[in-house]
Amino acid sequence: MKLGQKIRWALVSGLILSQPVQASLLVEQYSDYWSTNVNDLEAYADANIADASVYFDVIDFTDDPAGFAGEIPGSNRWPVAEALDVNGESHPVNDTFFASVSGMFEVYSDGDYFFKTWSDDGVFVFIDGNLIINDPNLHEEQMRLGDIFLSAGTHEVQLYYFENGGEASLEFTVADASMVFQHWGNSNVIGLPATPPVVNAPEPSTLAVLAMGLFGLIRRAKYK
Ligand SMILES: [Ca+2]
Ligand SMILES: [Ca+2]
Ligand SMILES: [Ca+2]
Repeated sequence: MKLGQKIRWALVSGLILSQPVQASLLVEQYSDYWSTNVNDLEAYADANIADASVYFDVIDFTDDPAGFAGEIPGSNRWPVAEALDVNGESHPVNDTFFASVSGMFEVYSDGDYFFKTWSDDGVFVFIDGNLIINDPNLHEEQMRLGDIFLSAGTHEVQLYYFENGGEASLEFTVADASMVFQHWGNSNVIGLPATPPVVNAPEPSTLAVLAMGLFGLIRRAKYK
């Protein structure tokens, strides 16, 4: 490698390393498959291309905006329904599917951190590979709470959610020891002084339906 290239590489690497952690979580929605077995969901996600892949600051989705409360007012359509501009809790794309929500986040200080889901149907949450919410059941909207001690620094979150009929809802928030739960967009760096509470779930900040996901949707739209 020439010196110029080395310098450029060092600069690029430095930029990457000094970037703040991403402010959004990747939501990947897989149509026509669900399971109460988290290993099956993980295997399916590994072997298949998501029908929609979108980054969201706010994890707050429902196919029944009139019926789903969650804890923080407001909600978004699920990404596939949003992309196809369809509504209704029994629309086929809203009725049999699962979603993966994943990303990195940073905590400012050592301590216990809390993760809350409101969901219909079940949900699994891993922090740094540790299963802290384990809800493998079909049910109406219910709350689940998990917590874990985290040292200051960057950590990994992975959530799997599944829907098999009726309402499909998921609200996923995070808190430090204050137990003031916030959307991820306010709290990818958590443990900092409280930011103003969010009263409405905004539209997704980046409607980045990835090329392959979009291809899948076009194919669906054509053949279903
Ligand atoms: Ca909500
Ligand atoms: Ca549904
Ligand atoms: Ca359901």
